[in-house]
Amino acid sequence: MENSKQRKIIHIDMDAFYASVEQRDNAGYRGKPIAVGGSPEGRGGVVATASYEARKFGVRSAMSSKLAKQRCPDLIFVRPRFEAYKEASLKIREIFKRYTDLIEPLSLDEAYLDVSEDKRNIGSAIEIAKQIKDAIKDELQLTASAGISINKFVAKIASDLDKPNGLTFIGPSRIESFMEALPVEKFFGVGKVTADRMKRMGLFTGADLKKLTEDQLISHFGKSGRFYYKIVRGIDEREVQSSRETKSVGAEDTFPYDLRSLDEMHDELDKLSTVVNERMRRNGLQARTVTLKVKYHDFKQVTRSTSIADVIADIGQLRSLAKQLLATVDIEEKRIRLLGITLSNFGSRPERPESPTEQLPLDLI
Ligand code: DCP
Ligand code: MG
Repeated sequence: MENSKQRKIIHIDMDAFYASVEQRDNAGYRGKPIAVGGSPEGRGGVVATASYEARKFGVRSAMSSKLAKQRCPDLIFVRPRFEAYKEASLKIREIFKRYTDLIEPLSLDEAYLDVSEDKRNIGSAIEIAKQIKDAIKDELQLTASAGISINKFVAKIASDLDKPNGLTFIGPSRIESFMEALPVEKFFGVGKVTADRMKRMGLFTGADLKKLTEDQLISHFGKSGRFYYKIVRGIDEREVQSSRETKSVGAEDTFPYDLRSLDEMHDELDKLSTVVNERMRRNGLQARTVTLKVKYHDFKQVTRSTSIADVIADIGQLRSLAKQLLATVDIEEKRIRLLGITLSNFGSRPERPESPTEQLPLDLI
């Protein structure tokens, strides 16, 4: 906040996106508990998302169909129609474009907008968010939630506060107290593993994180520590990046101590696969090439890649490809300081000819 020019950032996130499109297009589903994805017989498969009616019963994204059905016996399972979601997504982006060209989509149903300067000279970010929500409602018969603030992080948290159909503004004067009250798992980049570690250290909220110095945060959490230090003070200088073409998606981890055993390395590869897989999903991407990076304790580094004919089907396949690559690297008697996984050579299933598996790439979670 200090010396940077104050920006106006809106984060828009559609409400129960896939399920709302289904309810819009099929009157029989309206007002009913529906789950997109999964299968009613509980034959494996997970729920991609659930209508708000189903959420009242505790049905959630990524939940097994079996558990979803147990929680909500009347649940209607609906086959996903990705083309319909893509179409709605493109229309939403056209609405955004009326106000600004600085748009950064995060997935089909979510985007950041920088409206510091808006094309219609409206000036008020709150008013722009209202108009966008109204246009989405009028033109697409769908609802969105908006978060408005001076940076991406706070805007994103804000859009989630009053779902569905919410509009939440968190102005500069409220940011610090807001961040202090925020549970650690809500902080950007804090996954479940890190959140659990924080809790074991007695860190439950932003206020707890704030008590640590920047050096302490870095020593506990590596590079992310620096980001946490800033974010908990409401400082997030990341720009809204429009039309960024993603060519690869990766994650890597430098370990606080060198890894020596294959088991530890496999555990790490599983974790990295989860992170990469989640990023791919959020961006609606699928890849054919996996690259493994290994850095030894003496900083020597090797990379290994493999490509497959079809896109990687699910996280299980990603994990096993990563382990196969590791098996080609010399790790005997070696100490490993860093592991990384990158996916590239993107392709997309829905654009290929129809086949039954295309309908359900939901295991990619
Ligand atoms: N999605 C998925 N698997 C997940 C999470 C989401 O396939 N584990 C898909 C279905 C969602 C869409 O992505 O409709 C958008 O994800 P959100 O997390 O924004 O969830 P929703 O839009 O469904 O609900 P909310 O109202 O909570 O935003
Ligand atoms: Mg959403």
